Amino acid sequence: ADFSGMWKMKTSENFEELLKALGVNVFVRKIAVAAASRPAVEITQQGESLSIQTSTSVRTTHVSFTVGQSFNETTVDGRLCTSTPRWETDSKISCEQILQKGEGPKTAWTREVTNDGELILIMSAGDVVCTRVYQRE
Ligand code: R13
Repeated sequence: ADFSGMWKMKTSENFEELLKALGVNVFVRKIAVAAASRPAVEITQQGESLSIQTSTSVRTTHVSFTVGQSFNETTVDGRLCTSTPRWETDSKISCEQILQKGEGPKTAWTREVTNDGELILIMSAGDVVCTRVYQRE
């Protein structure tokens, strides 16, 4: 599948609960939730290699990886982790994260491009699941 494009978010469920499960305090959490309601996501893809830039007014992250190869990223609460992306189907990437230091709930994400051209991002922490749906701009 082709993940490339500029994406805008259509719906988000449980993002605040996700940060709460990760132990983010209420003050900072409210700031993060407000900012994360208007993200700009830009993905470029060449074969198995993806580059994903997620921009908000307070935090911008950029990851580049090849599916099948581990890479460093940060969890959504900003902790360094080792991520291992794999194809779950030919249109869905599933990525497990292992914290490089310390302990915390198990985190992971999946990104899937659906038949009707939406991008679905699922982020989880322990048993809390956050689902965010994007459409191409
Ligand atoms: C601020 C500092 C405190 C911590 C934090 C965490 C997340 C975010 C902001 C902050 C944001 C995340 C947005 C994620 C998106 C994901 C996606 C707790 C480190 C800077 C407040 C804004 C948009 O949709 O892919």
